[in-house]
Formats: sequence, C-alpha cells, structure tokens
Amino acid sequence: MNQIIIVKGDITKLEADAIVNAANTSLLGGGGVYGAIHRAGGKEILDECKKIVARQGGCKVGEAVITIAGNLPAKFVIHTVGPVWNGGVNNENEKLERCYLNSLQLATENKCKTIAFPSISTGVYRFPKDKAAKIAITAVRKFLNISDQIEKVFLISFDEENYSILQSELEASET
Ligand code: AR6
Repeated sequence: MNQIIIVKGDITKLEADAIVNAANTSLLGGGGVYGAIHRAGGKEILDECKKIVARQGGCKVGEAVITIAGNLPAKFVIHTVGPVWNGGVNNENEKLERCYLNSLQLATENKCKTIAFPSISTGVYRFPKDKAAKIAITAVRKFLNISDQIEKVFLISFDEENYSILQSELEASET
C-alpha cells in the first residue's frame, strides 16, 4: 500500500530515496529550499547541475532533472522548476501538476521507493498555498494509482500554514 505523508520540517534532513528541489530554469542559483539543499548537500550537487546545463541548457518549467545528493541523507535530488504564479492565466495549474508527475516519473526510473516534495512554487513564486496543496495531492494520487513502485511520498512543509493546508487537503481527498 502506498502512502502520502504530510511532514513539517526541513527537507534536507529527510531520509528519502529522493528529495525534490524547487529550482529555477537556470538550475544555478536561488534562495529558499534551493539554497537550503545546496548548502546542506555541498558542491557536488551544483557540479552535476552545471553538467546538465552544459548538456541541455537548464530545465524548463514543469520538467525535472536528477542529480546525486552529495552530503544529504537522500540518494538523489530531483530538481524541478515550478511556475511563477501570474493570476492563473498562464497554465500555472497544469505546469505545477507536471512538476509533481515528472518528478515522480524520474524517481521511478531511478528505482526510488520514497520521495519527498517541498511545497513547490509557494515561496518566491507566490503560488496560492491552498491551490498548490490541492494540485500536489491530486497529482501524487494520480501517479500512485498507476504505479506501485513508489511506496511513500512525503509532502514537507516548512511553515505551519502550508502544513495545516496540506493536512486538510489530504483528509478531504480521502473522503
Ligand atoms: N525544507 C522544506 N521546505 C522549505 C525549505 C526547507 N529547508 N526552505 C523553504 N521551504 P521557494 P519557489 C519552503 O521560494 O516558490 C528559489 O530561489 C518554502 O516555505 O524555495 O518554487 C529557486 O531558485 C515554500 O513553501 O521555491 C527559484 O528561483 C517552498 O519551500 C525560486 O526560489 C518553496 O519556496 C523558486 O520559487
């Protein structure tokens, strides 16, 4: 039985096979969860990102790439690029859904059984937290329904507000 687990805390401390990073299209800079992952994971992660950039020129919104996890307890970091919220007129919902689905697909291809997501786009990119939580849970459920390799999906919130929104959305999705 696969599960969705809502956790409050710092994603860099989590022992999952893969943790997801909310990056930007350059893959090469940023604060928020990006800063925390690169600080805790060390230089090796950035070195791999640079190789990806040299090969394919960064990462598009909604897509995902994978690297090693350096000093982190995880095995891999999956870097995905969420949409900047622009009032919903720019297909932001679909783009955010694709971040979750593509990250889960990449985790599956790399034989991961557990994966942890931060609340992509809800920081600097200003996506409304309630909408983002609904999309996260719907996308993860959609994927888990068609794949039995992933056993646990952690949705990590750094702040209390995101944590309680995700809890309520998860409960609502179970009824
Ligand atoms: N663990 C878990 N969640 C965290 C952590 C952490 N250590 N730190 C922050 N968060 P953001 P975005 C939460 O701004 O909105 C970057 O600079 C945070 O509270 O990191 O997708 C990139 O390079 C928020 O809910 O990502 C891009 O330029 C969530 O992570 C841009 O920001 C996402 O916040 C991406 O913006």
